[in-house]
Amino acid sequence: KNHAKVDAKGEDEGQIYEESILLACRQLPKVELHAHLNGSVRPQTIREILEERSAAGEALPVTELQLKDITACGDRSLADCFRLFDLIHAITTTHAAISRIAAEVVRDFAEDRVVYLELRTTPKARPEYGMTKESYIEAVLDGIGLALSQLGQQRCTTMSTDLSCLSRPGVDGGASEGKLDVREAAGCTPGGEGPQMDGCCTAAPGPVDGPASVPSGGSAVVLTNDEAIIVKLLLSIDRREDAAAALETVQLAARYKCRGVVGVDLSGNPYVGSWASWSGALAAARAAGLGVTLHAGEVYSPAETASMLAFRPDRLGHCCCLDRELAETLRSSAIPLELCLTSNVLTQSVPSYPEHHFAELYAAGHPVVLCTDDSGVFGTTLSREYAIAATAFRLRMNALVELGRKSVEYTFADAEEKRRLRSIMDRALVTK
Ligand code: 6MZ
Repeated sequence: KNHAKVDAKGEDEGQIYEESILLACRQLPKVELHAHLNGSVRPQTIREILEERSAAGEALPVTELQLKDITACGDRSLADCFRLFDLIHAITTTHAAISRIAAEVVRDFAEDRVVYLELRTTPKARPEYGMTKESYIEAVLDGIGLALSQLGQQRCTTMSTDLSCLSRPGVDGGASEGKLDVREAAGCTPGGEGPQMDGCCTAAPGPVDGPASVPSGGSAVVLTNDEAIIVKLLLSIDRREDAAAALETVQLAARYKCRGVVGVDLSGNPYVGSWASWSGALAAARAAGLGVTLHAGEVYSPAETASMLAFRPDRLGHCCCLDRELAETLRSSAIPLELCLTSNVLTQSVPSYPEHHFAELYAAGHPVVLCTDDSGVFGTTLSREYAIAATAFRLRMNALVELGRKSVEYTFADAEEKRRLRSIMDRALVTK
């Protein structure tokens, strides 16, 4: 039974939402805070990359059947999802592929009237393709920059050719103390003099209390048009990684703050790894002024979820499988939650749309943000997620605009960017 299908009565049969609702949702300015790069790849791009590799005489890393599976966009268990990501990773191996995917993902979100996008990805080293974690990040940033220039929106200050802030030594040590000096990581002099790039040295080091006080460290672009998309990058720690690899990701995030990296995410197969491996690195990220968001409770894992809640990250993703006590702790924490309806229903983390915990949390006034998770793998868009929410939870258009407006407060954007985003949302509220 395909639980993804829900009609206006909240039943599992028939159309998910009316076309007119989807069209209205496409008109709304929206904020996307939970989108994995390689999960957002267009199925057609996967096919084209494989065709190019085949034309170049390479042996293909996937069979026809596996390709069909990747590009099918249907129900799949979480375990199947992670097998699928491994296949996608085996296909998207080159800098060119990564840049292309990043550019397409930005264009797709912009076309869906997303005005603020936080994209996330795990930096990957692939020596056989001459790829380091740094060059992987550069490829992602190149793709973002390309998309923004293609969208005719780019007046870039921070993606200048002066990369001197990245050429200084990175952060060393600090893992055990959970400390990391972001000024040094950004290549700034100990006295704080002479920022090499706009935004590089403006971030004050030290712990942060919540999203509102997270310094941006510079954005990827300065926009000429009020409605232009703002794109930021989060670096993900994959749960397969050990403490050293997790710390390396945090160090990279700190180094790349000057180019629009605003935070760190913990994601990956929830059946793998243990919290103790990453908590030190995540504390270092917080101390470096990076935003921290964690995938929590995607499967029932009460001890781990309790530790994650006790850590008090800036945001949490999913939180589908909580017992009563954890749900109560989450509520009283008021930690903003990134909720991905289609992803959770298709992977069977929740049984159906009407039963999704969005309904209860929204009704209780808990801060929630609608997100796509993996728009390519699950065949969705943010507008579609809004349309599903409108249908399953009977939300009116102004409630959806309000949802987007509140989402602005949970971003890792800087104060000026938030102000600009609020004014976009306010205009939508008046006119819809
Ligand atoms: C947990 C997920 C995920 O990083 O290669 N990822 N982690 N739960 C999910 N729910 C379905 N969806 C995606 O993008 C793909 C990676 O994102 C994480 C996984 O680690 C996956 O390998 P990047 O760009």
